[in-house]
Amino acid sequence: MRTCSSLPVTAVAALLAAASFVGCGSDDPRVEASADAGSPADAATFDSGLDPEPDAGPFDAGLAPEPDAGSCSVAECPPLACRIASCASGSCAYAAAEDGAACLESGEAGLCHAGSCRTAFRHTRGLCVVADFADATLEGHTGAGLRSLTDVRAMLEQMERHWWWLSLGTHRMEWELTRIRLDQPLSDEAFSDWAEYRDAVVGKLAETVDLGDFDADGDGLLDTMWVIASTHDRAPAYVMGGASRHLGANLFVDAQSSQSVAVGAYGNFNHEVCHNLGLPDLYGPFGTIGFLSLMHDSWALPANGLSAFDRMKLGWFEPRRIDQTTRRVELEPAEQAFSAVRVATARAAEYFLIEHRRRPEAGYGSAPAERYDGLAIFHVFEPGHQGMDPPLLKLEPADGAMAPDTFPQPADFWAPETGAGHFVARSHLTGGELFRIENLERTARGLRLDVVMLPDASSPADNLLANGSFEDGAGPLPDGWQTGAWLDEPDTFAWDTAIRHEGARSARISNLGAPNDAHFSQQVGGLTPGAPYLLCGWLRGEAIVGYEDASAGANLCLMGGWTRSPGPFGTFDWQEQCAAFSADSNEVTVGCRLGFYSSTATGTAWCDALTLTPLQSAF
Ligand SMILES: [Ca+2]
Ligand SMILES: [Ca+2]
Ligand SMILES: [Ca+2]
Repeated sequence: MRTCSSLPVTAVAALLAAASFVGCGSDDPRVEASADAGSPADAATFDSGLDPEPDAGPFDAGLAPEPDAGSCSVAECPPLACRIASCASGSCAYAAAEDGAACLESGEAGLCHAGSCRTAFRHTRGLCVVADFADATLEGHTGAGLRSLTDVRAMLEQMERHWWWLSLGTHRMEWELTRIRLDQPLSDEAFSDWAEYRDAVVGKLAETVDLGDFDADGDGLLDTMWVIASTHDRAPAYVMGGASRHLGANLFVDAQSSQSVAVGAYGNFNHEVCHNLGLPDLYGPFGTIGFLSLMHDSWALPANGLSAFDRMKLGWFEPRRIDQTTRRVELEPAEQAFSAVRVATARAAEYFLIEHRRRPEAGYGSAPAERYDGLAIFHVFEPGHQGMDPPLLKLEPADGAMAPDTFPQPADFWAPETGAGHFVARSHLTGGELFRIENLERTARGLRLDVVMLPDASSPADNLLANGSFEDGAGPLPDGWQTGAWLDEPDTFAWDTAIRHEGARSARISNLGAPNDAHFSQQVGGLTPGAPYLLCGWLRGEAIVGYEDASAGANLCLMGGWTRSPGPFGTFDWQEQCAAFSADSNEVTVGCRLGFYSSTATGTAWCDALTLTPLQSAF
């Protein structure tokens, strides 16, 4: 162990003032190598996760010392996990070690977070694959971008550190690096399209690597793979970016000289990792989340964080659920703690997530010019997406103004000082008032508020469907519904009296022969073109199995398009599913369906209590 006492006083003071780590006390060569890198972006990331608040911990006291280099030796300071010792005024002082640095706690190996050693965390192994061509290797490239395995490892390390911070030290993403050589020489025509390229990479990789070693969540799919294509300065069409699933692997692809590689936008790569783990994009024509999520703004350096919505969907935490008036709810800044509430509404499809967001002064999340510090109120509409109104996620602005496809402004955060008044939540489904926020005030830990539920006085919107509960009819099948299937098989459709969610009957689809795509459908008129609508219904499933890479089991859909509800497989009890859409014309044909286009399934599905209702604009 080196001591600090030989360092120039000014150097020690500067390092302490930056609350950064000092090389002494760390025997991790990785830490020292990184410290020497010294680019502005690198320096900033080292500060990430370090609590700038004075109440961060007992060891931060006395960190504004007049270092006295001569009177104490760091070697004499008791070693503390994830704390860097230095000498100040003749006694030992400690600063938080770098986030993600290796540590030991009671003999157990861990990683540092916010100055303490974490030994219990989720662990996912990502697989990075350098994909050379028959006649072109990564090292053969001389321009900007990744030109060696050392370059790649450095990028992976940045991604690992960022991920550790994103997860507040609860999820370690550890990247392993391998390489393959494709049979094809490098050319713009080596593969006919991106899918053929990705299939070839995964296929070649599977010859030497057990993809099952990279399935931490046990769903049978490789969790995340980053393919770096050794395309030198070329950008063949088949090496397009973005996340997808091929041959049982979730992956994303970059050319070795792509723009995000060239500028070192590691946030972009972790954005794609988030896709591999199931998160949707939050940018789009109706996006409003901006720098509050890496899923909207992934280019910033240092990289941004994630919203409560993302963190919840990744399974990192479960926000406290509020479904009745609750007072004195305290929220810590989400940059430091998993702290958010989920305010429920009468419908599972619609809820609110409220968190306290405060722009860090340095490091990850500090890139936005806007200094914000207040409540971020996210209006979640599960069937939506950022390309429609109402969107999946909308920031409800404190100043009342938030245009689609814009970033938040400081005045969009709810704070006691802004005098913006009470927040009143309104439903996208009914337009009715749902809850109010009162008595917002600052506390030592963050923000405190009351959530006051309001009686929804609005009446439910009229159901545009006829016989949506499948109760009426005189023949063998319910009135108002047509049936159709990819394969004509006997006994596919039935009107069930034994199993139903509401009333006395439901509609049943049985694909008991060959895998099939079968549906009950109804054509509906009188829609307003361009206006948003919500199709919901209750579905039940028994032994639903998709054929090969089927995308959907039991679902609600618009016939003739790609809009559908999630469409789960397996066996499940009655569950509400919804699909939202903007009407293309004044007519639409909706379906309750087992299977989908290019996606067949076997098993049985029941449909009941279908509704089609207009939605409110979110803006
Ligand atoms: Ca998996
Ligand atoms: Ca605004
Ligand atoms: Ca019914």
